[in-house]
Amino acid sequence: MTIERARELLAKARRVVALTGAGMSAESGVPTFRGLEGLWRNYRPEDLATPEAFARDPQLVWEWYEWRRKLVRACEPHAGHRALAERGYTIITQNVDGLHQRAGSEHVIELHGNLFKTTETPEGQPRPGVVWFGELLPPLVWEASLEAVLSADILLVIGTSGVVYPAAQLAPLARENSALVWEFNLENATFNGPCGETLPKLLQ
Ligand code: BJW
Repeated sequence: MTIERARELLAKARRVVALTGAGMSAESGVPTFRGLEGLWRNYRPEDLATPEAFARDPQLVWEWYEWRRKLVRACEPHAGHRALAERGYTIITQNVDGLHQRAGSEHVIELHGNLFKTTETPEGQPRPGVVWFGELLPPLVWEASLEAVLSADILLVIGTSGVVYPAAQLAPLARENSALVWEFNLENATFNGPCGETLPKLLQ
């Protein structure tokens, strides 16, 4: 796909939606989940982002979230976040860092919650306001993301490994619905390279 052809198609599209993952925030300095830099004190995120880990050692899990909140507070959205915000696209994000909102995006569907929110366990114990492995996504959030994907002519899939369900169902669903699906990733994508460079190049 050439940039010129992609721009033509974007100009004709009625609705463009972006689905983002951890690679979207990588150039802002937020570690991805499945990269080596995702490790914290030798724990893999998969071992900490679960209800079982929290039940076993809430203090450890809270420390990890505190560390991440601090890290994210020191990060800024990059040119890719800003390019999406300037276009006013609806964003469905797997990220919990709030960087799309800080870049000015107004329609952001947070599939996996938010690092800066707290909810309660069924027992009334405070816990991070995010969706862990084995937990259901909030039904209204999932419905909103289905509605957005099914109304899109073009779905931009940015910086995600696409291995975590149900988010991983969204791109195939868009394809079945005859939308164009363009991937932005470091390699093997429609647009190869860091999205902080490829998105502004395409959208500005
Ligand atoms: C760049 C870049 C740059 C780098 N520019 N690109 C077997 C089959 C199917 C499903 C399951 C299964 N076993 C279990 C499940 C269910 C499970 C699941 O999908 N597991 C898979 C791992 C197999 N899913 C769930 O449990 C979900 N709930 C659910 O399904 O409920 C029903 C159910 C109930 C009970 C039992 C079974 C099912 C909930 C999933 C919640 C995920 N939560 C997390 C943590 C959130 C909180 C927190 O942050 O602490 O969400 S896990 C983590 O992964 C986080 C992310 O949002 C998510 C996705 O990761 P993402 O964003 O794709 O990041 P990476 O790191 O994987 O990829 C980064 C990409 O960017 C890479 O491709 C890089 O190349 C690229 N990149 N720099 C562009 N500059």
